[in-house]
Amino acid sequence: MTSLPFPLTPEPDEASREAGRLLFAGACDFVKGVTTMEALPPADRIEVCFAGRSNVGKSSLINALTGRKALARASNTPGRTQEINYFALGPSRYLVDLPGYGYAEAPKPIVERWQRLLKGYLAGRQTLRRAFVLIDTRHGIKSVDEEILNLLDRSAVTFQVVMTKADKVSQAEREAVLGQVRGALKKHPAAYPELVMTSSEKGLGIETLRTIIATLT
Ligand SMILES: Nc1nc2c(ncn2[C@@H]2O[C@H](COP(=O)(O)OP(=O)(O)OP(=O)(O)O)[C@@H](O)[C@H]2O)c(=O)[nH]1
Ligand SMILES: [Mg+2]
Repeated sequence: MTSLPFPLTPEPDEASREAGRLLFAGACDFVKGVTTMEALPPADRIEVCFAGRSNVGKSSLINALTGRKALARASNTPGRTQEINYFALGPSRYLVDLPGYGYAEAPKPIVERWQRLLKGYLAGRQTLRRAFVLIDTRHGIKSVDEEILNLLDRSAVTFQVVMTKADKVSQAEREAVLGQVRGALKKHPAAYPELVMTSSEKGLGIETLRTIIATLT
């Protein structure tokens, strides 16, 4: 079998799946919403963040992972998450929901303030173990995504692409967009060499992502 570059993460084995299940069956509580770097909680545990264009499905994915429908706000209005939102997952992990990028409709000074915060966070958080960069399965990687991927390369933050809203496209479209994504990722040294295909709506890829988060060290 030829192995494609950037294959999908294989289905987890039983033991890893159990680790993911256990972690996410435990407590997950909102800690705080942050609007300045100074207000970040103490860097005392591993964290993973969810980055992506406005409306790509970051908050919905956190809700699906934690099995709580409205833990992270999800809405139809792009640009809804305007702060860096911290959730404590058990005693040893933070899940971090980020404001979306690439949203042009909000007032310019406000957008610029979020973007500065987002970039400061992505480039400067020592305990950030992995950035999940969400890409809409209908659209693939766009130039606004490239900006963030370049920043992650420069900051040496490992990022893993998570395809979202897979339920909205056919299998053939999924494959075509995956091809585009794989091509784009070749240029990014900080890219983790596996992708995850998800649908928060249908639960696709959620166990896999739970396992990934649970087994990070
Ligand atoms: N069909 C489908 N819709 C989804 C999925 N994930 C998210 N959505 C919808 O996409 C819209 C945006 O979702 P959010 O989770 O709020 O997106 P976000 O990335 O947090 O957006 P911002 O906070 O504005 O950056 C909502 O209407 C969700 O219901 C999915 O897997 N399938
Ligand atoms: Mg959001």
